[in-house]
Amino acid sequence: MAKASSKIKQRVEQLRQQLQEASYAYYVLDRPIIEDAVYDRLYRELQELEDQYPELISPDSPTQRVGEKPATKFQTVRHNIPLYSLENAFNIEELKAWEKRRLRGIEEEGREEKQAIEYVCELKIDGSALALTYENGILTRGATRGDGSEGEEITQNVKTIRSIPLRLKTDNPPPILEVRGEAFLSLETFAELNAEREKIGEYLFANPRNAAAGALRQLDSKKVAERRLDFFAYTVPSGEEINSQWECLEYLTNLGFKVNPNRKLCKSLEEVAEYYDYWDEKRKDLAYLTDGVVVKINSLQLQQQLGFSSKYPRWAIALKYPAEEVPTAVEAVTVQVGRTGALTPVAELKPVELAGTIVKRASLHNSDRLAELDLHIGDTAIVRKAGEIIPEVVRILPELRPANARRFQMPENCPECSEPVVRPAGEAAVRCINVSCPAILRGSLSHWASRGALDINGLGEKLVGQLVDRGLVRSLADLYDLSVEGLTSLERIGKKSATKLLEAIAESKTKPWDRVLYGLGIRHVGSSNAELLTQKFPGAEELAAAKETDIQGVYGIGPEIAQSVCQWFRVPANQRLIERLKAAGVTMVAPKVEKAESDGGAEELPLAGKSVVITGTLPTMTRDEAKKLIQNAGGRVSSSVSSRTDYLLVGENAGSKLEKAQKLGIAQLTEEQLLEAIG
Ligand code: 0OX
Repeated sequence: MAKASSKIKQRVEQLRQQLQEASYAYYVLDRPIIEDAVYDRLYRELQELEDQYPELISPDSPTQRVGEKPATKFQTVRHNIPLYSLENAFNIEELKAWEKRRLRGIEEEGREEKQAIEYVCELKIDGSALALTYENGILTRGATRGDGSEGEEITQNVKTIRSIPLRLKTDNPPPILEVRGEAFLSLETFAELNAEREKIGEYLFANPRNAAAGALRQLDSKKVAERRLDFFAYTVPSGEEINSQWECLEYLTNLGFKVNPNRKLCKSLEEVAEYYDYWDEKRKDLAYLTDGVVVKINSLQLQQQLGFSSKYPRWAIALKYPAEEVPTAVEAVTVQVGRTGALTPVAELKPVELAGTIVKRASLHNSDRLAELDLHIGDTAIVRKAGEIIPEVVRILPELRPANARRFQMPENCPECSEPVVRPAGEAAVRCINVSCPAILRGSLSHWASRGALDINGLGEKLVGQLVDRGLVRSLADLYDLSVEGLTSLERIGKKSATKLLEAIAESKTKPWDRVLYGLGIRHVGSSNAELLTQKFPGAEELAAAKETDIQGVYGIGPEIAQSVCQWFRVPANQRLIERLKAAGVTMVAPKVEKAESDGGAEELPLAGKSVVITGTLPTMTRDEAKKLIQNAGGRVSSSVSSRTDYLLVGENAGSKLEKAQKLGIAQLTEEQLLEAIG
């Protein structure tokens, strides 16, 4: 095959440039500069040249937006900086309360000069978050948000999104840049997509968000391209010389990204409220769905100071629009039994579209609420959906009640195990208290196996159901006695998947004590509380022996939680469960538990009483791993640098925290030095 002459190389480069500019004008600026036919001609010419000279193909060529072959599976990727979700506020009062908390946070950090705080308002796009990596200006990786810490690598699919540049519009790109934003489907594309699907007898997508998320996880990028996804960029999580969110949006615009133009820099919460009210009306004219406003503190320095809570950035909040309400018929009422034994009545509805989704069921919460609603089967109910929250019945319309409507009564026996139910004093919930109730067991097993707990891959709801129904598992501890023979006796489980599942169950024994505690499903002990409790009580024995007052002494743990933990450990069946889990080898102690013998407690640990702030990307550890190490060594990890910080643990691409620490003369540690210091 002939080698490409420099003239051909030049032509190829020129074609790419022209096509890229045309694409940018069409998909990002929405201002076409050439006819479709001209675009097609230039594209074909480039394609022919690349066919003839394959060595000229480059990953950022416009011909590379759709992959040749479908992928067989997606790789899991770790996000160096997690993709946090947003705290919600549902009205201006809640926004003001959030601001108050934030200001307090800033003042505690010793902010001297009290200048007005600026906020950036962005429309909240109801799509799917993506993290894009550019190396030397070329798109090299696209990943889904996943659980925030780990997502899926979907680079080839991301490349099909025309408004995402394959090459940044700059002559001087940074060596590495991560860009985050929201992939979404316009309402028009969504309607067209569903119309096409209806024609070919495919099931319809309930809303644009589901259609977008589903598209991104298709293995065949040709099919993804057909979904015509779009993308708004909204942040660069680290490493750039940017001082504010407003500048960040400008920066992204200059790099060739589509950035939502309906943004506003506000100097007060009053201005934020004006923006919110304005778009509540105007959003009905937009080409895409938006369910609220994202309010972000503009200054990146303030953002760094505020840092993150375990779930959310403290410097941003989603101010949601009020939930839409629609009427629909209640066709039946069913009762679900949760893992705590609580019976929840659920209205089975005539399907209805609500806030962009099809709603078929709505929670009726508990028997008190049911009585308050005076709900009859056959009634017309007003149903509401707020954001991600499960739809609920707001009220019923008695004037529309048909003559044959029947009042629904909560059952006196558990619908799962037929044992009588009880209603504990002072509680609205009716509960099944049969420890062997299959519904409670199923719920407990699913919780035990869930990601945040013991993370047992392959132990999904279906399998849990089979294990319980067939009597193979009667307690969490029975999981650790399962055998290949037992598992293969179940429907649709082969030897290979049985072995894999047993491996995953064995692996779960190594999960740390705080996740085990969370996995036990004690009421009020979520993952954050479990972490707090295990820091103070580094083993199941200590926690089981602790008095309510000791537990309440843990910072962040209130009386209700303390009581619930104590009660749980007092139940003989639970004590037996702990013994059996321990005997099976499940981790019931924190790694540094031996320290108790030295009797000095935290004082003798290498970082006892020290406050450490982590910045940048560490060479081998994730931030969570570093945090655990520091805590095990007696230290505290804070999110922002202040005069009270003892050490700054510095990784690559450290930003303004490093600058601040230098100004304050705070000692710096590398990961290696940290490991050395804590032995
Ligand atoms: C959106 C949207 C989502 C970055 C830091 C906190 C959340 N759906 O439109 N997230 C963010 O910001 C992230 N901004 C948005 N505009």
